[in-house]
Amino acid sequence: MAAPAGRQITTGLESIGLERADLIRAFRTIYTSRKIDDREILLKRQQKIYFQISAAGHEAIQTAAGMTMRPGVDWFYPYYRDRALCLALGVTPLEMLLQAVGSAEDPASGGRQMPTHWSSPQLNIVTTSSTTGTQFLPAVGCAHACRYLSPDRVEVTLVCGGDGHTSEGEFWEAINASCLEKLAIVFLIEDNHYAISTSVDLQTPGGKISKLVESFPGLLVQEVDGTDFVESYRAMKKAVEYCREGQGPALVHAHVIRPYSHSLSDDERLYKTEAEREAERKRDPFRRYPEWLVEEGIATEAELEAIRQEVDLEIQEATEKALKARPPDPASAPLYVYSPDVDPTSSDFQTEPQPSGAPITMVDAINRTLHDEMERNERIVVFGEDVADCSHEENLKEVKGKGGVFKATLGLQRRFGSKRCFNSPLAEAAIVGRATGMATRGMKPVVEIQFFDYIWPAMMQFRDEMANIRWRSFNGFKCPAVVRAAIGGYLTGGSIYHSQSGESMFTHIPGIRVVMPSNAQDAVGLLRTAIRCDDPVLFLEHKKLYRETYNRAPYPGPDYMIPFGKARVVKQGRRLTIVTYGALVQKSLLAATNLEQQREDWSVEVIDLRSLSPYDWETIAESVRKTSRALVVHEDNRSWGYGGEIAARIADELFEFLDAPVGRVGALDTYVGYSPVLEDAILPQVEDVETEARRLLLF
Ligand SMILES: Cc1ncc(C[n+]2csc(CCOP(=O)(O)OP(=O)(O)O)c2C)c(N)n1
Ligand SMILES: [Mg+2]
Repeated sequence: MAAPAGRQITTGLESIGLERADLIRAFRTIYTSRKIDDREILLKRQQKIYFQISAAGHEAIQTAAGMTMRPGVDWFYPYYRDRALCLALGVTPLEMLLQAVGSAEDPASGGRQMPTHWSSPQLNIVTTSSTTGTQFLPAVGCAHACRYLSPDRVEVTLVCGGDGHTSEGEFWEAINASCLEKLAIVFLIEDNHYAISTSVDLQTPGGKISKLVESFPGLLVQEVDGTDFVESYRAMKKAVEYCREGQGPALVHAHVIRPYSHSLSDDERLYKTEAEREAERKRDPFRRYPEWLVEEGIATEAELEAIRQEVDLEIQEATEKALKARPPDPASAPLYVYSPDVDPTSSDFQTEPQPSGAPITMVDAINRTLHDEMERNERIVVFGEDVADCSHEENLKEVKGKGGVFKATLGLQRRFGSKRCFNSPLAEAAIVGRATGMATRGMKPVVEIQFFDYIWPAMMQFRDEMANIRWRSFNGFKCPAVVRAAIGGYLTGGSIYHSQSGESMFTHIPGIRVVMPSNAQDAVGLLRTAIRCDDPVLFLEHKKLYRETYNRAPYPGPDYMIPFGKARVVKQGRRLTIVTYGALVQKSLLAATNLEQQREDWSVEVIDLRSLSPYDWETIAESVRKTSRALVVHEDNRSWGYGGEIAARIADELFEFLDAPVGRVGALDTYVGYSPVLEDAILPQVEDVETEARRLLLF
């Protein structure tokens, strides 16, 4: 006989706040989750959907996690297996099936993402990528943002991942940063003992992630049977309370099973023994949990059956609706690569300079702009390696302060405090990933990558998170962070790891704006636009140009902006157009002057692009129509580079105006050498520009 409603349930459950209704609700979620998986598997076999990956075996811990947190208040970074979690938070079966069929009505992505790639701005479920592990660092940024945005109320962030995810460096960077900052974040590791076919003992030394992380200061670590709902609830509740009390981060290591193989494209019988599979089946929460409810007298079999029928009907109706739902309009594909609301190429970002004071260097101009913008917008936070004046603020009474290896951030901590300008651990993925999470929450992080040469650990965050969060969530989320990076060579001795370029790797990524000023005034205008616009921006600062004398300018005022995608014609000319940017602007100017001295009829126009993505095609086209000759000049390697794209477009769209081939000058396809002899030979020099320009002029 089942206990009537209101009867005392198993001892101990009240102490963790579980009532009968909660236990029944958990059953409904677990059952619904599995049945949606089953329905999707059927639909996939009927070729009505295109991919399936299930939550089977993970439902108990996920349901517990969802029930211990507050949708719309707390924040969630789930992974692709978290169906039961998302159901518990309020995502509906219909919404899930709309994504499975790839409909335009899929509220998570408008038909852009695979099924189970969650996103719900209303519920604070942040858009999910397919990349294992990239969710950890943005989640840390999100947890950190709570400190600024809601200091009086603790919002807990939950981030989930599988056992395989914990092998990635970003997981460790995330745990490290969370412990350093004592953030209110729960890491839920759903350990089904397999990452596709690789077992956890080959993934994690000793096979237990909870054992490995035990020594992180302040991290509450619990290991739990994630197939047992009550035990899972107890552990999750403790973790969430620990975070909410401000004690620090928590990690829950939940042992689960994966009875449906990795995905429908995998067959686990190829690598799991029958004994192993049988042992897993015995622990399946889909069967065990309702059995326990009946055994404990919490529900009758008939009550559970009534719920099953209700859920089956709901899924049936949702399936019918989803199958009739509208497919995406092919013309919608480019929507939301960038902000639909704020256009940084528009005249809103065009202001007149109001110069005052003596000319200042480009690095001082950047520093001053950061000061002014931080004064204006209290949501700006600056972090990165060595950007603060001093690790311990109290020592600033005695010391002058560092403010970055190039001093671009000097004085920001002294003026705005350590909360708004601080040194991060030496971890580039963490710098960009945390900035991404903060920006998603409405902060304006302006972070620094100390040397472009070391940006590569952050590439996955750029490419798989920052750049496409808006597109993949159909404008549900965005991350308008600014990443400043010191780039470029001509340093004499900078060598292979302090002199590289590589901007075309980023201009190739849809969703990121890339700009590169060549002088102090442009640096101010472009940095301000970068900060005030609503897209992620990579702001490239040429190290050699930081302290040149020729590119100084008086500070153009606290509101000076330059729209993106607007080039500057540095020098007018009639016979050849040089399209360039960065350190090659000055070298091209010198080459142009030399050439004009050689022949009276030679007249060279030089265009500084300033903004690399978007770029100013109109100015290039207008100039080439006039001169009939074009040369693209950049510091980066010549092959597969930025110049290739511009040259191809000129050849394609302006062919009938051309009197000569389109030329390109770039670095040799090697690395920058340490010896000045090598550096000179590898990087493009004035003579190289001159030689190629002469070839085109004589053609
Ligand atoms: C960075 C990255 N590498 C590889 C993959 C392909 N892949 C998808 S899931 C997966 C295994 C993940 O295993 P685990 O972390 O244990 O999570 P589970 O799927 O078992 O829940 C792999 C290798 C990926 N999506 N991302
Ligand atoms: Mg796994």
